[in-house]
Amino acid sequence: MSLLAVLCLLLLQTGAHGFGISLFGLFGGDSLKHEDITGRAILNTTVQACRALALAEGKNFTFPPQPFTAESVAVACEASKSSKSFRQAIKLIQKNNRRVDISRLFSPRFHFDNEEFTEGRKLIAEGLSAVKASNKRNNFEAARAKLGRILHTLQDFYSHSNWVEMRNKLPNSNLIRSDTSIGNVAAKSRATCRNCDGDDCTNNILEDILEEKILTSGYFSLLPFFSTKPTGKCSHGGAFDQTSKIEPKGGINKDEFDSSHGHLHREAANLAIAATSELLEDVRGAAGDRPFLQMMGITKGKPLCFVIDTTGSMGDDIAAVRTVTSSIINSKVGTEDEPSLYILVPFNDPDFGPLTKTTDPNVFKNAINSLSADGGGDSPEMSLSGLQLALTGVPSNSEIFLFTDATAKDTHLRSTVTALIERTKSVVTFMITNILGSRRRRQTDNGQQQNSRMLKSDAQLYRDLAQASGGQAIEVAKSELLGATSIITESSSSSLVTLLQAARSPGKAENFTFTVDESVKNLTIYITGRSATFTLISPTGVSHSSANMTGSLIITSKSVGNFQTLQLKTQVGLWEIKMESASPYTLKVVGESSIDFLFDFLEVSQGPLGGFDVLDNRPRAGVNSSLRLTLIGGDSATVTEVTLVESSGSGKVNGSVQAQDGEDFLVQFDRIPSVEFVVLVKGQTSNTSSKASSVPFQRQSATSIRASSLTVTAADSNSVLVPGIPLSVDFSVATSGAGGNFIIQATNDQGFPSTFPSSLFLGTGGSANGTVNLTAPLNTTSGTDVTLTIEANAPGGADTNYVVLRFTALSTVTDFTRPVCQLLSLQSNCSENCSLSMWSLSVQVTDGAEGTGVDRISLRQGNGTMNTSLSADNENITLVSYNASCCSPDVELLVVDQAGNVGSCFYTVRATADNSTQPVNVTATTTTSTSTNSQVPTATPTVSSSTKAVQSFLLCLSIAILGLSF
Ligand SMILES: *[C@@H]1O[C@H](CO)[C@@H](O)[C@H](O)[C@H]1NC(C)=O
Ligand SMILES: *[C@@H]1O[C@H](CO)[C@@H](O)[C@H](O)[C@H]1NC(C)=O
Ligand SMILES: *[C@@H]1O[C@H](CO)[C@@H](O)[C@H](O)[C@H]1NC(C)=O
Ligand SMILES: [Ca+2]
Ligand SMILES: [Ca+2]
Ligand SMILES: [Ca+2]
Repeated sequence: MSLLAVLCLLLLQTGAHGFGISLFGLFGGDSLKHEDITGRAILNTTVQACRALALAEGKNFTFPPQPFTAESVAVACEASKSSKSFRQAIKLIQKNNRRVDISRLFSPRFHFDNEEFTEGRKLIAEGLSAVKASNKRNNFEAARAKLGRILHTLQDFYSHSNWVEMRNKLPNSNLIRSDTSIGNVAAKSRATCRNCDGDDCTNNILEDILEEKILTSGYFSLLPFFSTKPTGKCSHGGAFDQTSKIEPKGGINKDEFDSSHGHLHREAANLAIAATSELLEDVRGAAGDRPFLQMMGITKGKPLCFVIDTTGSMGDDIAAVRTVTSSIINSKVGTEDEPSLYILVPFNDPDFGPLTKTTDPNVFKNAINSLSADGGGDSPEMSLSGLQLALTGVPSNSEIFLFTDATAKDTHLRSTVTALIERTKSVVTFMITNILGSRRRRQTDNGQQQNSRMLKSDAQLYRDLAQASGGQAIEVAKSELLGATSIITESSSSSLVTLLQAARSPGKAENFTFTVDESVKNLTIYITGRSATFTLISPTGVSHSSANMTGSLIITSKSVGNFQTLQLKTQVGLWEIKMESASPYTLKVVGESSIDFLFDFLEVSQGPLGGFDVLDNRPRAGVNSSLRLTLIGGDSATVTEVTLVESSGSGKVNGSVQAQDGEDFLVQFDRIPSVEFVVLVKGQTSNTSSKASSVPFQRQSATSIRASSLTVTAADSNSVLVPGIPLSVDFSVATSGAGGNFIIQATNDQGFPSTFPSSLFLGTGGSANGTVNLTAPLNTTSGTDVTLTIEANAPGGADTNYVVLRFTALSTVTDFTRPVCQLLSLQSNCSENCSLSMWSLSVQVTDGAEGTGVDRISLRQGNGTMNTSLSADNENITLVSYNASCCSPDVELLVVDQAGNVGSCFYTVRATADNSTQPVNVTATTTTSTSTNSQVPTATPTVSSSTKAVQSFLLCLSIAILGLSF
């Protein structure tokens, strides 16, 4: 074994740079990982937000049992159907947290190493501003990503500094502020440590440092001879930190139980959880409870997203959209399936957009009502531009409906749109009118009469995109459109799952089977195709032919245009559908169920002992691969079989399934299919109450996946785009196949100016680097989400891969101070029987002369009535009046400015022990007060680290690159 390999093994065993990180790694024992810390704090804060919301609505709130789980919290929040999106949000935050160790391992400030306190705090403050700005514009995905990153740095403070050794029992709240001091940081010249006593490092921090409460953190370096550790400073510690071998020897990190200060690991981790909760509370305060829960994926229903052609011939279609929108809003608002977010993107020619994204059904209705059909010139329209904008604006796993009667003019966006569909796992259904519809003629701009009727073959691009996404291309006459829109209402159930989906082009006779388990309700089959006939056979052997769609199993059967819908009585067991069609068709079987799954392909580290990172683009073709599968809603369920099934053929690859902690499974495949495929999952619910032979369940991913022999990676950026300042994004393209000239395309959904190389030359099996320069115009609104897609196309165009990057445009934040309250008057005449009397107060709230101004005032405590108004003589002053029963003697106002700084003002008229009727305890504070019930689950630690293998490999690689193979 080479010295390098030995070192790498050592790295693997000695642990991480920060609390451990975990993606099915091998080491770490019972130590708490970044994922555990993040997950617990999210569950805790989410429960608090749901409780506050319930109480504000006059409902009771019951805490879920300890330890909290995503599922139990979703249930307590009365949003049990959102456990999938909640879990997905948590995983995204955890992934971004983990990535800081992967991509920023050598930047001390990201880990509070080397006494870089000012720099670390600045990262947190800037990131926090970006999170708040994103939330304000309903850009929750961007907010989650940024949140994960800053939480990593925040959590490392407790492991790497001497905060715990100074016997602090509470987090350092000043780390999430910018207008205060985080404490006295040791001068560079001041010694902070002595040698450890052999392996015993319990007393290596100098007493005067601890007594005087001087902040220090460990120095860290991989390079023995180029150590940056000043004289007398503490080291991080551990076998691969070379500074810990220089006097003063030893270290102070608390990353794991085995670390230099491992005896304080639990205290450090608990403080990191509390600090994470505190930062999340601040985000919650700035956003408000409901938007905060949206960011966490806790919502009632799922998003409703329409992309609508508004050119001249679309009048009838727009009218149909209005009708279906009203009907969904009227029937779903207030129910479990109330849309969580409404998204509208109109497109025309040459214009498209803007994207409307709102949680208010009336704003959405108004936006739809204000659409009118006009313009468009020639027949093709900017449909893919509109779709691109929608795909970057929707949360993952959303369903998008696109209405048009024309072909796409912007077909160059085909691969970008495909990349975004894959990346966001969005389902796109096209509602295409005019194929068999009226031969309506209309004027083009140059006055020529033109037949705008779309040919059948013209719709192929839409059919391909629909199929890749798991949606349908529904082709109907304009007069029939309303009849086809029932699919939109049916799809709006947030517990919709796919049991089976297949497409055949050209059509051929084929027999399909699917299993319906006990949890499935509202079983529905969708078929598109002009001449598809079929026979359906139920588990009990009852058979129905498409020629006669009546009978005991059929609830409704409908056929409009190329689209058939069958709603079936749910019968548990194995169904069969025998399809016959000479022309192309698609078949999709869906139902409602709480059992579903999430999956991500994993990137296998090339390091000595393996390890994974989540892959954000197409998996490698022709090699083995793994995926992480998370089972949703199956408390007592297990996965038995995971198969990659070709979308348009019968080829399949079986994976080997290994259960991991919690609901996660690691699935390994010998190879990835070379054509489009879907993930098919089978499993068993071990429902103890029912018969022993419970029926297995089957679920399938909607979105198709493709492998690629290309990899496209982009350098880590801090994901913030400052308007007016160009951002350089370095990327690299590698191929495991033939070389040649690779076409590069970089597009962003905002149409911001960018430059990039139009092609890169790669040798066979080679790689090349390029740079995209992206500039947000000076007038870009802060919080705008920009999605950049960089694609590489292999010569011949058959193979493509991409990387999708999200940026938040953020104007430089100058307001870091919180609004303040000033009590103007307080009147109370509270008597012994509190229900007979009232109290009231009036307060003025200001944000200072330099501030951005008061944005929002809300009640965090107190169930009285609050009114706010702007002062007549000074619009920078907001007046608050509050009246409450004496039975509700406390009030806490949350006061938030435009930059998202959250202040809190607390007042009380609690009677003293002698039942004085006077207000005896009037206090006002501007600290963020916290709710009382602060339970945190004592979850069992996960099986442990780590993408440490990834880190270690990076470490090894860097050492190798530096030519220092010891
Ligand atoms: C809350 O719970 C209490 C006691 O369990 C019950 O009496 C009351 O009706 C409940 N209130 C609401 C709004 O459900
Ligand atoms: C849980 O959250 C609350 C507020 O949301 C906070 O006060 C409390 O400290 C948290 N508990 C822990 C252990 O972090
Ligand atoms: C489908 O099943 C029937 C028997 O029920 C069989 O005759 C037919 O050949 C099968 N079709 C295909 C394509 O396998
Ligand atoms: Ca048109
Ligand atoms: Ca046109
Ligand atoms: Ca301010």
